Amino acid sequence: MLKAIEEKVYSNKRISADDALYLYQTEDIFSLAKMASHLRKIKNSGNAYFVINRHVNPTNICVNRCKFCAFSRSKGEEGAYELSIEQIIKKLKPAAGSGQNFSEVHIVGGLHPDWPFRYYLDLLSSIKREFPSIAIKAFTAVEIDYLSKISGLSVEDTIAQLKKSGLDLMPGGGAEIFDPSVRNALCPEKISGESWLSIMEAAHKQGIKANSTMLYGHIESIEHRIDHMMKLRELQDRTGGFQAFIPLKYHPQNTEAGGFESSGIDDLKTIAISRIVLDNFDHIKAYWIMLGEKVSQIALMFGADDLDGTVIEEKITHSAGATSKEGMTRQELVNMITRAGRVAVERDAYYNHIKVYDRQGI
Ligand code: V47
Ligand code: SF4
Repeated sequence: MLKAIEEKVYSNKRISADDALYLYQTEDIFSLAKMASHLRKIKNSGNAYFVINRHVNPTNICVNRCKFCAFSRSKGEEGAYELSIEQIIKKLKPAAGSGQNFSEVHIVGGLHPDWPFRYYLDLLSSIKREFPSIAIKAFTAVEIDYLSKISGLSVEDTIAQLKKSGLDLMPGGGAEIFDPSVRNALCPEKISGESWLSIMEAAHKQGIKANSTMLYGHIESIEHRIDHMMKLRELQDRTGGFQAFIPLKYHPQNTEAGGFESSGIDDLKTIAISRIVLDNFDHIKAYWIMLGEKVSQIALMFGADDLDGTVIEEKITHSAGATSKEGMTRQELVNMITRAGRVAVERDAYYNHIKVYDRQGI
C-alpha cells in the first residue's frame, strides 16, 4: 500500500482518506518525511518562513468555556482580564517603533458577554490609524459568528464592516475537530464545524485570506483528523482562500478535559500527513510555541515550511502548560531555521518575501 501511495505522491496525484489513514498507521516515518519533503520542496523550495509579529488577546473572558481551554475565564472569576483599546495600542508601540519591520498583529480573544460590536470596529480602526503598514490578522470564525450575533448583522455584513475598519486577514483558530461528536464532548457551546467552514467561505469571498487549524491529541480519533483535513481540502478547492494549515498540539495542563500531550512522532506524522493531504495549500506551519523549538526544527524535514513568528506574548498555550518561550527575536528565528538546514525567509502576512537570509544566519 505504501508503494501505491508513494506513486501517487511522486506523480502529483491526490491521495484518498484511506491512504491518509494508512500513512498514520505506518511506522515508516522516513518514507513519510521523504514524501512530505518532496511536496514541500516543489511548493517552497528550501525556504522556511517566519514573520515579525505580535499576538494580542484583548480579553480572556469567554461565554463558551471550551473544556480544552485553560486561557478562558468567566466574568468576575479570578484571573479574568479586559484590555482597553488604549492598552492594546500601548502594547503594539514598542514592537512597531523598534525599526524591526513589524509586519503583522494577530488578535484573538474570548467571546465577551458585554462588549459591543463597536469595540471591535474601533480596535481595528485605531490600530490602522496608528500603524498603517501593519497587517491586521484578527478574529477567528468563532468570533465572527459571535460578532454577527451581537451586531444583529449577517455574517457577510459583519465581515464587510470589519474589513472596512481595517481587518486584513483571519487567523485559523476555532476549527478544533469538525466532527460533531468531538465538538459536543469538548466545546458544546462552540459553532459547528459546518458553520466554521461557511464563515471562512464567506470571508474568502470578500477577499480575506485566512489560515486554518486542527487541534489534535485530545479525544479525537485518527479518522476524525483525516475527515477534518478532507473538509479543509474541499473548501480550499472551491475558494483558494487559505494560506496555511497549522496543526495545533493540544496542551492538557489546567484544562477541564485533561489528558496527555501527543508524542513527538505523532506531531511529526501530523505535519507530514497534512502536507501530503492538503495538496492545495501553499503552507504548512509548525507553530513553534506549541511544538517547541526542537520538534519545530525537525518538522522542517517533515513538510513544514513556516514557523510563525516572534509572537512576543503568548497566553493560550502557556495557560495550558507550554514550556516554550513566549516570544523569540528575529535573530533566534533565523538561527533556528538555518541550523536546521533551511533558508530563513522573513515574510509579511501574505508570504511576500521581506528578506532572505543566507545559511550563515544574521
Ligand atoms: O482556537 C485552545 C487552541 C487556538 C488549547 O492562524 C489550544 O496564524 C492547545 O488558532 N492547547 C488559538 N491549543 C491559536 C490559533 C493560532 C495560533 C497561532 C497562529 C495562528 C494563525 C492561529 O488555540 C484556539 C484553540 O484551537 N487552543 N486551548 C490548548 N489547551
Ligand atoms: Fe473561548 Fe476560544 Fe477558549 Fe473556547 S477556545 S473557551 S471559544 S477563548
